[in-house]
Amino acid sequence: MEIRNAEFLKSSAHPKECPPPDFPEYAFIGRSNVGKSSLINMLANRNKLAKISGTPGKTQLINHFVINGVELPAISEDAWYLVDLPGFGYAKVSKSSRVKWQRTSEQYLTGRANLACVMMLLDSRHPPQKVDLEFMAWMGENGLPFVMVFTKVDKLNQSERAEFLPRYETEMLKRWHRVPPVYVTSAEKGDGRDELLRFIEQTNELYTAV
Ligand SMILES: Nc1nc2c(ncn2[C@@H]2O[C@H](COP(=O)(O)OP(=O)(O)OP(=O)(O)O)[C@@H](O)[C@H]2O)c(=O)[nH]1
Ligand SMILES: [Mg+2]
Repeated sequence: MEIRNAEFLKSSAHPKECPPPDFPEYAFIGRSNVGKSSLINMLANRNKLAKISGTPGKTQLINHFVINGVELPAISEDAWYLVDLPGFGYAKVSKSSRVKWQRTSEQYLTGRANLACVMMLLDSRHPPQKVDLEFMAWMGENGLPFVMVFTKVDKLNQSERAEFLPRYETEMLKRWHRVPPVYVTSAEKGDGRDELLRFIEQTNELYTAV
């Protein structure tokens, strides 16, 4: 898929404030520093679309971007929403604000009618983390479709690159009958861009078919 344009639309503090659910939507989620904003910028081919923030967890907002949305004079038919969600598991954020954010994001994820897929970002350098496994289990229990998107593979050497996926799959198969679709990416080098955009394009087609 070609990205013709990508625009920031709005930040919402509450799911009720989100834009009308008119287009298929992809929510990017993962722990702080996993590389959400960098991946969004890499996919959109725009350096500064999503802010690479210096203070993790500070702004707890649901950030909507429209991809391929503006086709003057009309709204294009293959528009989709991309959502940058602040991560979970911030060490430096107070417990009350963490709980509040968790409630907001859970309400958003379970209530958003046009949510086509959650992009679950995982740092390929780290072994499976409890908080990530629990979050994926929660999505499974709630019937939320998600894919696993591994980030920062440019930081791995050859043997690490060969080992991280089987390690993850072994862990996932303790809880799941099968492993969800996997994408391996580097925002730095562009790895995985074509594959992820193809997945989104195909999912968009299914979405408009129903
Ligand atoms: N080498 C390398 N560095 C990356 C990659 N993706 C992100 N980074 C770096 O990792 C750091 C965090 O990236 P962000 O994109 O801000 O991460 P985030 O998940 O949006 O973080 P929060 O918004 O704080 O939750 C930055 O210093 C990025 O430059 C990658 O693919 N390769
Ligand atoms: Mg970010």
